[in-house]
Amino acid sequence: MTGLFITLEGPEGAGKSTNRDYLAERLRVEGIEVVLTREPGGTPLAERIREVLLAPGEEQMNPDTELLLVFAARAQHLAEVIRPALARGAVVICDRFTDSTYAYQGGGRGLSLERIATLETFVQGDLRPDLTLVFDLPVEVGLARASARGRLDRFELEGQAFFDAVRTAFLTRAKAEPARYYLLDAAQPLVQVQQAIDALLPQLLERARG
Ligand code: Z5A
Repeated sequence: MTGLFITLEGPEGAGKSTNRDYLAERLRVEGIEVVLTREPGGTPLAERIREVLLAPGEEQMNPDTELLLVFAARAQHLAEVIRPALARGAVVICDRFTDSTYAYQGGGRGLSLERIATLETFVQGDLRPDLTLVFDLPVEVGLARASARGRLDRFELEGQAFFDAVRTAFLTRAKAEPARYYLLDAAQPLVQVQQAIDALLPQLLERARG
């Protein structure tokens, strides 16, 4: 039995965590087993790598180091959480996955997309999300929401050009593969974003029940 792998993507403050919980609850009330997780992180070891990735430090992190850490955390997460859950038929909802690597390390840092694709295949084999919700919103709206929470992490300290490139990368990927991506206007009031998610539920339930 194979489960369903759903990822939530988009810039900071787009509402991924809020809507991840919402979607999980909508599926659980229908009796579906849902595993909620996030990247970077999702296991104790991967969460330690997350801390290294997010903490601003006195030493500037080399972009290749950043890329390898992201995939190191992902390898652990896949082995310990994602693959076992999918193997028993669960729905896995993951807050960020490899589309974030293409957007942040590819778009934002300017690393080669071919190199990212090579690591993607090395770490994931042929595993790709079945569905990716992309929460899109203007950079300044997302940053205002993120800053309202207080202290900024190492990525949130980047400038406008970095976040513009991140947003463009998400949109480019969503347009290139419309069958896998579902684009949401995350600048709308939350209730409208959740109505758009509700519209997906019948097909999700059908796919989750196999
Ligand atoms: N990263 C990477 O570089 N490469 C990779 O491969 C991966 C990740 C996987 C951590 O991610 C960092 O890791 C990330 C990229 C990098 N960069 N940063 N920063 P994260 O997911 O932990 O960080 P985040 O994107 O900044 O999370 P976030 O700010 O919590 O955003 P969110 O989950 O999308 O939003 P939220 O927490 O649900 O909502 C934020 C606030 O807005 C909150 O107060 C909500 O109540 C509010 N909100 C949500 N929706 C709405 C609407 N529709 N209207 C009004 N207010 C709303």
